[in-house]
Amino acid sequence: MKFTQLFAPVLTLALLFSAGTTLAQSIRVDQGFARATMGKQMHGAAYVQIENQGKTDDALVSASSPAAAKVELHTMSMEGDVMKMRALDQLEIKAGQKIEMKPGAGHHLMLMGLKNPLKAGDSFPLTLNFRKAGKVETQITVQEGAMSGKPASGADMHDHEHHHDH
Ligand SMILES: [Cu+2]
Repeated sequence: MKFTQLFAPVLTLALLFSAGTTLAQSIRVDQGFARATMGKQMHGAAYVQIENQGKTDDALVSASSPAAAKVELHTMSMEGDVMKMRALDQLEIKAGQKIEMKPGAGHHLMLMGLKNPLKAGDSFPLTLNFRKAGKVETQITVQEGAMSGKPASGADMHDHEHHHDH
């Protein structure tokens, strides 16, 4: 009957797809760290390394942590002499690609509305949600803040206070 013939290829594709998603985790997240916050600072930034060890492109689509009310994906870039930061909807990670987040440039995970100040030596879990790989949990270790002691450089001083009206 016509109905079954039409639907057979669709079903096969669906089965193939679900078989694919049960394969071993292809996204690796590690080396997570955050900078200690000062005083009543409400936001912090966390940095992780993400490696796509799979054969398909993926994307980081959201993140969450019990340490913050909200986690946003941000990117920074120099525009002339000004460091600009903006929120990203998602971060593409191609098959085989490795993304290393670092303070001062590129991407970071913005911890909005910290529940407690981040103290050096503390750690907290962070869950990254990938379009294909799903949820990957990692541990973030808090490191000494860049601003403790010496005056910070322009890039560190930028520290996310004035760019977060959204
Ligand atoms: Cu930010």
